[in-house]
Amino acid sequence: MTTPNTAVESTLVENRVFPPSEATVKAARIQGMEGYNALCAEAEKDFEGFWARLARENVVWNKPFTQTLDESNAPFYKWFQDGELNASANCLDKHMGTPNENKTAVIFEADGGEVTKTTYKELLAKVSQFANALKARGINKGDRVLVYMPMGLEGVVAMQACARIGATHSVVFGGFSAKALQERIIDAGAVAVVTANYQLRGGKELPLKGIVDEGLGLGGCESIKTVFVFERTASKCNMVAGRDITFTEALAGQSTECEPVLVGAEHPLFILFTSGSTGKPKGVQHSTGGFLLWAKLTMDWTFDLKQDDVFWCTADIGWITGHAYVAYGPLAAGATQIIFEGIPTYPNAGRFWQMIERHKCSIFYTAPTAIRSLIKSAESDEKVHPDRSDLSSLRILGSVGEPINPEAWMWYYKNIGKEKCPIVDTFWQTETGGHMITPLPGATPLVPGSCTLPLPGIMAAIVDEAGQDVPNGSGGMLVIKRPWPSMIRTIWNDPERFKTSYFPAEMGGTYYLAGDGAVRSADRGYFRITGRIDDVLNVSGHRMGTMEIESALVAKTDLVAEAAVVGRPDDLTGEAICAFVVLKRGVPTGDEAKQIAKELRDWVAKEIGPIAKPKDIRFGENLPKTRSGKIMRRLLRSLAKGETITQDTSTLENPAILGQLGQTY
Ligand code: 6R9
Repeated sequence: MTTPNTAVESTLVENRVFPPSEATVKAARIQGMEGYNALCAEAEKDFEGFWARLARENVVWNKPFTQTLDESNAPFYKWFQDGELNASANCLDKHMGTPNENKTAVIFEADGGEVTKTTYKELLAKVSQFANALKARGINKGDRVLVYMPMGLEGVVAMQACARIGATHSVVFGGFSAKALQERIIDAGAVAVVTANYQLRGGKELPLKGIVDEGLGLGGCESIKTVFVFERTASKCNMVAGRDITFTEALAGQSTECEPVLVGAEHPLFILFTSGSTGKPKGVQHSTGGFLLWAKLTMDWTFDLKQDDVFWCTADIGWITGHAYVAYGPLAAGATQIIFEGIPTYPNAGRFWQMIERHKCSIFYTAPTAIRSLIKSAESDEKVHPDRSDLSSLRILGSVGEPINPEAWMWYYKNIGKEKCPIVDTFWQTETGGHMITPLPGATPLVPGSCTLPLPGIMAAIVDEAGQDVPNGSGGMLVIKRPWPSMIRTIWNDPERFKTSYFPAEMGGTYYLAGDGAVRSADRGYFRITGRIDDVLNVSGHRMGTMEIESALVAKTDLVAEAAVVGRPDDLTGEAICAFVVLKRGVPTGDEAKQIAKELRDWVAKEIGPIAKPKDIRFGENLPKTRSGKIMRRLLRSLAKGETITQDTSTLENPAILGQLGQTY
């Protein structure tokens, strides 16, 4: 672990405060800091009673639970264990016979602009029909299904259909490579893949099924018996007889009714792979009861969802944000939500603002990296400026994925929210299952760049290496001291890694270690996240392990002898990937170096996915190492930032190579 860095220095002196208007407070579910404090006090006083009450109020249980929390095998906590439910029934069936039955559940806007609306009743029919198609291929409760889909209704249908029959889904983002897909299929032991022939992004047709074929062809995927192929476009793709089946064929003749399969609260709803500090991604396993409670509850708490809201979370279903706030939360809360296909800059960089106007979006939830890039576009091209669109339907804005710098926050607040929409800067992780630290729109005075205060019942704190609280104003490590319902249950196939990565023994073995540095403000006790303290980078809100990228680089055995990857601050993407590479054939220069750098980037895109391509590549005949052979990453980080090296380099085995590593390709 390294000492927490302060990626957003300027928030250190942030003293602008934006309290919610009186009208916002009055209309809100949690009213003012009194409302927030009352909930926190309830959780403090009777922790289990608090969660039991919320679980009963927010989740439909087919068999009620009698025990709220089981800590006997900590940190393998169990919540609502003897309760039974079905996640899909909680998102769909529960609206039947209510005014929501014929309400629009999903407004889908395709890459080319076509709009399709689906009601709750229609969605239930689609999910049930696909659930029957899964069953017809022998897929049952407990089986794992890998979902590799473009953004759209069908991806959500696939996830909900798995939940309906008690199968555990594992969604892999459509930008990951064949190799990444293969590794995840093997680790999850998946029996089927749900994919599409192609995906559409910015007017381009990109293969998905082709990548699945390639991944399966890499070997070790014999567990896969079926590949379902959604025909997103009219183009043909390769189909393997006996294994592959189109959606049209699979759905033909299947009933639109399917009885939901009841599962225990702890039944794994999904596995989602994320990057950690080793080369191997972690299969984060989530439960059914706790995750669902959280998805529904945070829709109400954080977004203060009202029945006439039009909610839009721009995240892809391949990330945790798309799980909690596209595939489950909005449906469990009975919201109308927007799902968009494609990219924010096609057909032009005003698409988000135009879509808000077109669909009368009232709650808009996106990532700082999107905001920063759209600011740039708006400032350079008046035609895509948000002022060109009517944004008056908006009432709440949200941010997720990385720290939002105060400049971007102010632009979002002024230009999108017109200084009347609260911004909920939601801090959370794949492992937490949903929001952890965030303002509440009708309660919390906002401070740009701060995710403010933990949700009621979330015992967040900042501690030192021994788990001791540090005073406000001092930096330390973010921990959560008590379990919460939507927390990660284990790492799939690796319970030991779950224990050691998240519940360090030095801290007593029961504190959840988030892996982020943080500091609380001296005046309000507000949290500000300062960035990861492990070898995990955050590039445009995407988590990437430095070791993962290093492993990919050295896997290019004909060329690469050694590689070290670090992050450096980047105005647009938050952090950028910088790779230091030692080639087997000596240090290249000029055009040749450029050519090799390109080759390495393409290689990494193939090994992991385009999001893992290093932005900077630097070559040296060696890496800076101590005499004991340890790579001096701190030094590499300084080099990557372009800092002059003032550190003591006398312990370096080979100080001369610092000069070589200055040139970026
Ligand atoms: C939801 C999600 C988790 C990491 C996390 C932290 C960073 C997320 C943030 C934030 C500052 C916020 N992060 N939200 N940092 N402010 N509001 O992004 O999950 O992909 O697992 O990433 O993202 O570093 O540890 P995930």
